[in-house]
Amino acid sequence: MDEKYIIMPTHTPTPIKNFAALEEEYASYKKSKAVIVQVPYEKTTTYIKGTKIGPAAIIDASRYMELFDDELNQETFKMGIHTMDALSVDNSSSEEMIEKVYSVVLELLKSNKFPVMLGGEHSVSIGAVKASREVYPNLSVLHLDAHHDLRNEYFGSRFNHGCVARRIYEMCPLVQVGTRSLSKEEKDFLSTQSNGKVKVLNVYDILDTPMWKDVVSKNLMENVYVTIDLDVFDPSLMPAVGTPEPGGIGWYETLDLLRDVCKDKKVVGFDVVELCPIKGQIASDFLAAKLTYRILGYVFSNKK
Ligand SMILES: [Mn+2]
Repeated sequence: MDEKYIIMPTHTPTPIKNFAALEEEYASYKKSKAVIVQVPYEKTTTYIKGTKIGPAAIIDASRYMELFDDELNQETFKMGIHTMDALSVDNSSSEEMIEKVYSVVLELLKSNKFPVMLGGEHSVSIGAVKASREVYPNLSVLHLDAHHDLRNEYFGSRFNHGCVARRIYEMCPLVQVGTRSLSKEEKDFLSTQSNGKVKVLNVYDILDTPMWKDVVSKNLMENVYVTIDLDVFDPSLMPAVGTPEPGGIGWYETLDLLRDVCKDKKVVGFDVVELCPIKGQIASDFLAAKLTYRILGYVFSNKK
């Protein structure tokens, strides 16, 4: 074959299997400020299956990212990013998995490490919020999602991925951004029972409110845990999710929001969940990896 048709990766191919393919100097637990926690859990997905391999696909894509961040003008990885072995949750019930995530994240927070969780289905976030709430009592959650996830119970479980925000609501206030799909039960809950603890900026609010990012900030407390269901993005950008909804938000407006929140608040941890990789379509995996790296950049560029 003519050589010019052979596409070479920009990165030197590397056998290193951790996030961003970092050498030991920047990836050892001891020296790292951030720790990647992979939770390949999938028990309650409703439509397309495959989010179980989401964390591995994000790690894989991250090995080919440029590690110089051209927006932040910095080499974020030098803060140290350790990748833990994936949690073994295959045979766990939802409750057991949540408890496992809770104890791992609690341990990290107490050791002054910044937790970054990769899912897996969205129910993985419940344990991480529980741990964050324990260490940072003045906590609120920023929840980016196409769906409200406010059902009290779904398919017989209170820990279904469709109930995540309802369980979070029981622990602390939350702000939902980018939502565009809602059941009647969730609508009724928001109008009558949520006691002002759930602030919603759905896609229509975003379109109608030029200062929507300020509204988000105003409704968050001092400490913030961020949970990102990748289906918040428009499916044209992020088709690799189990339940894609048309009309999602874009890459730059998402980054604008996250940049502001990381500047105005103390972000104590975050997760990126529900990647459901499509074979041969790597753009979604790459988006998830780059998003993870960029948020780490936002958090730690303010904490030199
Ligand atoms: Mn969702």
